Amino acid sequence: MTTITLVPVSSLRPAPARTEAPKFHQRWPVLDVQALYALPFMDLLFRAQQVHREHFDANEVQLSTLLSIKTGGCAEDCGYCPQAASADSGIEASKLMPLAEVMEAAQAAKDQGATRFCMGAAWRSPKERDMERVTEMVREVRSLGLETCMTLGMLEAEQAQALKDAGLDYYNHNLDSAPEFYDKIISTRTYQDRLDTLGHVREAGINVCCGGIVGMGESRLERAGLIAQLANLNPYPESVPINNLVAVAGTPLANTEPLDPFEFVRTIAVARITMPRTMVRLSAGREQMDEALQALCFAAGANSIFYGDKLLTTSNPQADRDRQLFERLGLSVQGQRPAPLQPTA
Ligand code: SAM
Ligand code: DTB
Ligand code: SF4
Repeated sequence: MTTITLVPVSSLRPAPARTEAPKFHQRWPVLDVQALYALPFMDLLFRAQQVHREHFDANEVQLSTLLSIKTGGCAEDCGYCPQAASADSGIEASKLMPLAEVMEAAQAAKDQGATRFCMGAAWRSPKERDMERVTEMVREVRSLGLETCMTLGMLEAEQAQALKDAGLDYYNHNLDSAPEFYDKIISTRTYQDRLDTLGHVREAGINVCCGGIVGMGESRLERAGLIAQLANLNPYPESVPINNLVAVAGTPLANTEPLDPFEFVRTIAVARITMPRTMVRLSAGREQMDEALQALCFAAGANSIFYGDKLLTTSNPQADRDRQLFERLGLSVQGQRPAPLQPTA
C-alpha cells in the first residue's frame, strides 16, 4: 500500500544545522511557497505564465461537467458544505440517481462540449452496495467517449481498485486546507484519513484530482500550507481544483469575509509554479467572479474549469456565457476540433 504521511510544515524559525539525513524530501517548504505569494503581483504572474507556457498551450482550456449523483443529507460536518446534514441550507437529501438519468446528463455534457464527466456523491464513503452501481456508471459514461471522474468520499484500497477496473480516469478527493487550519472546518474525519484515500487512489493507478478551498478565513501562511501539502505529494496530483468558498446561507461559513480577488489569482499562480505539469482547475466560485477576474486566473495558469450551469448544488456560469468568454479571450477547448474551414468565395 502507498502510505502518504503528513509532511510537517517548516517552522518560522531557521532550520537547525542537520546532523542526519532529512526524513522527508520537501520539494516545496512552506516558507518558499509563502515567498512566492509575497512577490509583487506582476512578477508572480510573469513567473506563472513562464512555467505554464513551458508545459501547456496557454490558449487552451479543458472542460469538465459536474453532476451530483447523490445529494445532501451527508453525515460529515464540513463547515463549508451545504450538503452536510448539519447545515441549515434547505437542501433535501436524495437517493443515488438512477443510471438512465446519469447517462442523460452525461450525453448532454458531451453535446455541450465537455470532455470529462465528474460525478459527486454526498457520502463519507461509498457502501458496498453502492459500489456496484457507481462502477456501472463509470463503464457506461466511458462508453460515450467521455473521461470519467468521481468524488465519493473516502475509499478503501479495494474500492479504489474496483473503480480502476471499471475504467475510472480520475478520482477527486481534496485536502481542502492546510493541516493547521483543517480542524477549524471539519471534525468528522482527519487529514490523515484524506491522505490515506489519496494513497489508495494513487496505488490503484487512477489519476489523482486533489485541491482545496480558499477564502474560508485562513491566513496567507495557511494558504501556502495547503499548496505546499499538494506540491509535496509525490507525485503531485494530475489535477488541482482551486475552489473559492461559495458562502452558502445556513452553513457555518455563511458569513465569511470574501477573499481579496487578487489573493485568489495569486493562489492559482502559486499552484501553477509549484506544480508545473498539473491541470490547475479554476473551480467553485466562478459564478461570483466577473470575467476580467477569470481572465486573470487563466493568465495565472488555470487551464481547466467546471463547465455547465451547475456545480453540485450551487450555480456555475451558463455554458453560453463561458463559450462567449472563450471566444473573447481566444481560448480553444481541449479535445474539440476547430470548426472546419469554409470555402472562400
Ligand atoms: N463527499 C465527497 C467529499 O467530501 O470528498 C465528495 C463531494 S464534496 C462536495 C467535494 C468538494 O467540494 C469538497 O472537498 C470541497 O472542496 C468542495 N466544496 C464543497 N462545498 C463547497 C463550497 N461551498 N465552496 C467551495 N467548495 C466547496
Ligand atoms: C471540487 O474541488 N470542486 C467541485 C468538485 N471538486 C466536486 C465541487 C464544488 C462544490 C461547490 C458547492 C456546491 O455546488 O455544492
Ligand atoms: Fe459530505 Fe463531502 Fe459535503 Fe463534506 S464536503 S459534508 S463529505 S458532501
